[in-house]
Amino acid sequence: MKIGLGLYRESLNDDNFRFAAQAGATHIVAHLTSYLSSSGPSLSRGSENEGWGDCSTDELWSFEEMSGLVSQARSHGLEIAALENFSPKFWSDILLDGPAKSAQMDGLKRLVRDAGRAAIPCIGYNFSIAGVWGWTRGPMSRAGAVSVGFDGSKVDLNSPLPDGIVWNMRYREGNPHAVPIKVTNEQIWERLTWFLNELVPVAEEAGVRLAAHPDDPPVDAMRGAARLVNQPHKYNRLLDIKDSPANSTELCLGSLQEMTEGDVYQTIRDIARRDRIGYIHFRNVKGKVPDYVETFIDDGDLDMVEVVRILREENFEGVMVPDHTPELVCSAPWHAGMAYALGYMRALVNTAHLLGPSTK
Ligand SMILES: [Mn+2]
Repeated sequence: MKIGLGLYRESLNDDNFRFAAQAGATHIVAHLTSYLSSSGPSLSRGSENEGWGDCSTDELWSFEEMSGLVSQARSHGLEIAALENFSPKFWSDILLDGPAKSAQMDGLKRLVRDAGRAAIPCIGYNFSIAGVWGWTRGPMSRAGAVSVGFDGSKVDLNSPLPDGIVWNMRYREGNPHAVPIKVTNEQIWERLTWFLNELVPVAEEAGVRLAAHPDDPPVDAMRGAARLVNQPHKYNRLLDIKDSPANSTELCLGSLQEMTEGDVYQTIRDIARRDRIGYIHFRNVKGKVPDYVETFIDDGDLDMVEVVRILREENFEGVMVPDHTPELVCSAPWHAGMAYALGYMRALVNTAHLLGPSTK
């Protein structure tokens, strides 16, 4: 098992690469989409209704950009484990089944081929229309650490998605007269199937794994659109669409634990045994849908020692990153939260051989 750190676009700089290496990480998961209008790494992300930011002028990431990132990371002794999330601009019509979907797919194929040439082995994606929405943020974690949570009684899940927004970002100007979108469960799975059938063969050839993040929050539907992987068994459905290592998971332990059905430990074991883990979001949480709070990794409902035992038993050799984590009160809240998580993860991984067999 290897330890990595996820970095947002604004944080992809030499200081943070050094920070990651100093904290014992060997890998970086890089976000190339600029989600925020502000520049600091944080859990607070713009307006919930208008989206986090505007990606309408985003251009497909080039080979040079990706290969430059790999070189910059290597200059600090780090490897890029994955890119996380396509810009919504790249695949808005693939998610929404719009007229540009074939042209956008051509773009994604080029991007995946270029990522492979640049030695980026994995791309994480979140096949979701409403995206990450409905969180509240506040001093909800241990001793008042600032974290995010979800309280279904305080969120109007039916509030329509503003036109021109998909997956939390504005990808084009909105039409005030547009009819709010409605996407059924059947439709979202059809769209995912088309996406995988088109892109997985290209990814396979390019030596790139596509890795699906589950829905966050994992409710049934949100803002007019059905959710996709909102129960653990739906990960199997996704993996069965294309039987290929290039069709993998961005295994988010926190999102799995938030789900109302299934056995998280068995799910982790099954997916690890199938060798379909692109990388892991090592995150913990208290509660489940419709009411949960993100916690420090040692303070939630999921037994992280047990998770590491299972991963070791299934010979998982890949990368895990902290995902989001509560912030610590100090002058560098995000960095302190990440350093805490990385130290804890490193201790677990370095002593995994002493942890004994899994009890699940
Ligand atoms: Mn996650």
